[in-house]
Amino acid sequence: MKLNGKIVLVTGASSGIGAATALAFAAEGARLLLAARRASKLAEVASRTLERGAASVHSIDLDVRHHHAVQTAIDDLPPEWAEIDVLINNAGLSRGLEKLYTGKTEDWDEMIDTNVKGLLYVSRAVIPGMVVRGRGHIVNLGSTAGDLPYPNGAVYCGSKAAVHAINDGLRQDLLGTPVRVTSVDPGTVETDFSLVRFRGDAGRAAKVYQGLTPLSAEDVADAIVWAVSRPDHVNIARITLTSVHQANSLLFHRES
Ligand code: NDP
Ligand code: 8X3
Repeated sequence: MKLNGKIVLVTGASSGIGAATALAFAAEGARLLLAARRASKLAEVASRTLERGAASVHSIDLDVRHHHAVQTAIDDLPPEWAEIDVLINNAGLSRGLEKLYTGKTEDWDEMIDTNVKGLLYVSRAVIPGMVVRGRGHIVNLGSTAGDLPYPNGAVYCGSKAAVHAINDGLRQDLLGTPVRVTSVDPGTVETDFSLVRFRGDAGRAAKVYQGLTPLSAEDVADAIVWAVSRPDHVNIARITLTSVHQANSLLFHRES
């Protein structure tokens, strides 16, 4: 797929991997539909995408957890933005790092509502149009955490295992259409992810990346753009990437 002029919807575009992905597609001359809850952060990313070469940009204030809001936001897009070519289901988060049997049910709800149900709601709103138009590509952000759960992370890891199952099921449901489905599964990436997980505890968040070189958001964006830019008949089912300091979701090499 040539990316110049394609409409790319990125959820969770206000930060981290989503923002880097928007910028990477901008450099290819794509048209960017940016979605997230923090409008001021989205506005910053929007202006950077234009500097980077985006053909145009349109931002949507969107909480993916609300089914009707998601459907309405997609249904109400201006006609010139309605024909989405690429959907990057990136919005997601983790809350807490705690044994399941002492975990907070409100944290579970937030993770499952965002990472699983939010991804489903956006997919349900966008994919029918792709099928009708006979073109499209969905990229879902999974994680190495979805392959191998780590202690105190059962619910987050479970939400990412669900993304893998949904990704593989969706690819089967779309068989016979030209619409492609890819899961991009990074290991540890230095973003606001840990700050959000630990509710703003910067010291605790920094320890996650201490003594190792993590992936950058740009590394992940690069993999996403690569998958989407393969020839139309090639479906990259899944990309797993980690830094050389990580073997899987449990095993890290730290210099100090
Ligand atoms: P960040 O915290 O930097 O970004 C998360 C993004 O998700 C933000 O833009 C946030 O926007 C958005 N978001 C969260 N909740 C909602 C919601 N309810 N509705 C809409 N948008 C929402 O983290 P990352 O960039 O690291 O995370 C992006 C994705 O990558 C997530 O799915 C994460 O699970 C996955 N991932 C991250 C890894 C890592 O180590 N960082 C590794 C593997 C996968 P806003 O708050 O403005 O709504
Ligand atoms: C997010 C990264 O380190 O929690 O999927 O596995 S990690």
